[in-house]
Amino acid sequence: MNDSPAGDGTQPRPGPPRPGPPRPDPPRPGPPAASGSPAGPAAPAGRGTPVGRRVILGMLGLGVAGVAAGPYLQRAADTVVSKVSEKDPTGLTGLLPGGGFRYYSVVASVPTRTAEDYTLTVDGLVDRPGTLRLADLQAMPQTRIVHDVQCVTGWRVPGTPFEGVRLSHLLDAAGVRPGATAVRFTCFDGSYTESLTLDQARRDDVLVALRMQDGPVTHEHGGPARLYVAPMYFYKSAKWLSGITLTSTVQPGYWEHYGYDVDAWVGRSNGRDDAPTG
Ligand SMILES: Nc1nc2c(c(=O)[nH]1)N[C@H]1C(S)=C(S)[C@@H](COP(=O)(O)O)O[C@H]1N2
Ligand SMILES: [Mo]
Repeated sequence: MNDSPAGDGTQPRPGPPRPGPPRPDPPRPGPPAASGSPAGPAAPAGRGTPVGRRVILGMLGLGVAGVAAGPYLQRAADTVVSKVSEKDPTGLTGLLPGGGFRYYSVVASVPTRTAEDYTLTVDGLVDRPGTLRLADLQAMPQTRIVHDVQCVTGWRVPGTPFEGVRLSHLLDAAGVRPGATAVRFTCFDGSYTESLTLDQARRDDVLVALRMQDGPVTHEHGGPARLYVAPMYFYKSAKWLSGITLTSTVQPGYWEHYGYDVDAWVGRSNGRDDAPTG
């Protein structure tokens, strides 16, 4: 089956973003990491297409195999699942491991960080640059947000709780200097990046999340700390967050080099018309 990432010999390609193909008009983001390669965005699959029982049962088999083999295979299996679940009229894909989420990473493996060795650096155009440990973040005021998660490839997980420190709190603590207009996020996977304007970053519904689904953020979901940008497509919510840098201009993130919108409001960007999340 030619849409199986496990079957086409393609491996995720670590490294800095490379120039992508000519930007489609309007942008038609494909499944991130679906083939392990950002070079081949595909049009979103049509919704509402019937899926046969045999396909669903086949997917269930894949999902179980993925769990047994660990997160990397899990991601490959989930990629297949995500393509089908967009058009799954049965809702059965919601029963698969992962609770409706697909695990995405642009690199093949990500180091594990614990409370002992996790650090988050805040630097750039700030008066008080510094490095925070997990305990520092846990000691700050925590905010809980329950909101639908929406991936730009079509899947949605309703009513997902996230909890953590408001990004605005960290920005205030560091003292944003005049001249800063944007924030750049880096990750300890070594490759992924994201960005927000300063105004977006100061919103109440943007967190450095330490908890997700009422437990600590798991490694697969980007723990011990990930960004959570509630009103935007989930690609803005950088996993394995390790750096917050105040910058004078917006520096487009990893997927944004391949045509995804920097301003990624759900339903109002990326050529999509998803129902509002809430
Ligand atoms: N570091 C990192 N963060 C990332 C990604 C990634 O590949 N690497 N993928 C993004 C995309 S496209 C989505 S949909 C979500 C997926 O989050 P999940 O793996 O917890 O479901 O993470 C976002 N943040
Ligand atoms: Mo995504």
